[in-house]
Amino acid sequence: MAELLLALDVKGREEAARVALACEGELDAIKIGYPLVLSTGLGIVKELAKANIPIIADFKVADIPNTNALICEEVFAAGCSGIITHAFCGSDSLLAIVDGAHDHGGSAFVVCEMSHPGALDFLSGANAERMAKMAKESGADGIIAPATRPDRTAVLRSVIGGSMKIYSPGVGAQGAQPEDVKKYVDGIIVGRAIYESADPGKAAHEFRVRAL
Ligand code: 3DU
Repeated sequence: MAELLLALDVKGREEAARVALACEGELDAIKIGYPLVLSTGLGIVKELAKANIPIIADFKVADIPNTNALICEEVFAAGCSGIITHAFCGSDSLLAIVDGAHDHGGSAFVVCEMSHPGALDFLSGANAERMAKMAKESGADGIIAPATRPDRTAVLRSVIGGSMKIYSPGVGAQGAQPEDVKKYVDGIIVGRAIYESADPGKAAHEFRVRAL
């Protein structure tokens, strides 16, 4: 059984509120990222918090430890409960995010293998497994692994074990189905297939049921 996380990559407060309201009761968390935050400001987090579910900041952070710590301060002061980071900057950068999240009572999730075809250039295979190991050693709460390559997500699950979460993007618009991956993961991440749907609430409901 997997949770449903909405990737709310819409632009503007009104559109964000429309989709979030339509999906009320169907979601376990909302993932926000650059499209929404750059178009509205980080204040959008307080507005989405009315939905009473975790808001996860997908900023795929990739910087030096000090900058990463400063980013964490802003993200958690805004009301987010989780942050998504890259791991390829090294263990000290990763630890700054994990410690930054935990210091603020939040969670940190580490991108290990991405879902798009270009991930095969760098963010896959042995590199992904190394980053999953690094994520585990850092004390991170979970990793991000692709629904589009369920066999790879299964491998990454075996690297991290059962105590960390896996959230998995790629369901819907990128071609994966909830059934492909739900047995390996704790949550599926769905964006366009919900927020571009004529009826986002119905679409979210269907994904939620299929992820069970
Ligand atoms: O393809 P969708 O519209 O369902 O959106 C997927 C979301 O997940 C989107 O926010 C994207 O930035 C994020 N994501 C991936 O798609 C793939 C990854 O490996 C990591 C994050």
